Amino acid sequence: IEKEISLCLDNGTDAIYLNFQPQLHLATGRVVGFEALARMKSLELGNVSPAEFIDVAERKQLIIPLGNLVLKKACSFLSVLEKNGLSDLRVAVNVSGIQLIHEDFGSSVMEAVVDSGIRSENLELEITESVLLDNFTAVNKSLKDFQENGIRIALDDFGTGYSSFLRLNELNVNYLKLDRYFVGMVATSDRNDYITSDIISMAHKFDLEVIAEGVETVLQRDFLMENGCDIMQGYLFSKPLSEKDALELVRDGN
Ligand code: G
Ligand code: G
Ligand code: MN
Ligand code: NA
Repeated sequence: IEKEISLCLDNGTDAIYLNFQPQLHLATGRVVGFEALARMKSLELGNVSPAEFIDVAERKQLIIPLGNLVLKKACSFLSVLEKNGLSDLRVAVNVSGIQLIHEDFGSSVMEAVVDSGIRSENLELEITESVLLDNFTAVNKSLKDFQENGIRIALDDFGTGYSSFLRLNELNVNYLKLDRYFVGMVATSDRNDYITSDIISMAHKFDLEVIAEGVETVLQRDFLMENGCDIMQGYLFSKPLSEKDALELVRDGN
C-alpha cells in the first residue's frame, strides 16, 4: 500500500482517485454539493479501502502529500463544475488531523484554490472532533483563517467524540455532520429520536447547518426533514459516484 501511494505521488499514476457523493438540500430536493471520498485501486492490490490506505499514509508520513493531491483533485472537479455553469455547487474534502495541524496546511489549501481558479466559497473542509481535543485553540484559529478566506468548515462524525459539544459556541465551523449512527437510530425508539432532533435544533441555535450522513431509508429522510435537518447524504439518494457520473447527475437537470 505504501509503495502504491508513493508511486501515485511520484509518477502521477491513477491508483488513487476521488469519488463524489451527492449532498441534497432536504427542503428542495436539489443537489447542493458533494463529499469527495478517496479511493485506491491497483492491479496488484485490487481495491483498498480508504480506512486502510489513509491509515498507512498517516503512519508513513505520506498523508501531507496525499492530502494535497486530494485537495488538488477536488479543486479540479470544482473547476469542471464551474466550467459547466454549475458554480453554486460545493465540494467537501476530508482532512486528516495531521494535515490540519501542519504548519503549511493553510498555504497548501490556498494554493490549490488559486491554481485551479475556483471560488473558495465552493470548497469545504471536513474535520473530525478528535483533532480539537489536544489542539483546540490553534486549530480553531486556523479554522477562522479559512473562513475569512471564504472556505467553509464541516465538523464530521458529530456526536461520536466528546470535546466539541461543550465548546460548540466557540467553534469556527459552518456545518455539523450528524454521524450516521444517529441517522441509523431514527425511529428505533422515542428516546433516540429526542437525541437526533435535539442535536439538529441545538446546531441551529448556533447558526450551523446540519448535514445528515448515511441516510438509507425514506423513513429516516422524512424524520430528518420534519425535524428541520438541512442537507442529507446517503445511499437512499446516491452512493459515491465517479467524477463523470457526478457531473452527469448535476448537469442533466438539478
Ligand atoms: O469512503 P468511505 O466511505 O469508505 O470512507 C471511509 C473513511 O475514510 C471515512 O471516515 C472518510 O472520512 C475517510 N476518507 C475518505 N477519503 C478521505 C480523504 O481524502 N482524506 C482523509 N483524511 N480521509 C478520507
Ligand atoms: O467518516 P465519513 O463521514 O467521511 O465517511 C463517509 C463514509 O460513509 C464513506 O465510507 C461512505 O462510502 C459511507 N457512506 C455514504 N453513504 C452511506 C450510507 O448511506 N450508508 C452507509 N452505511 N455508509 C455510507
Ligand atoms: Mn466525511
Ligand atoms: Na462521517
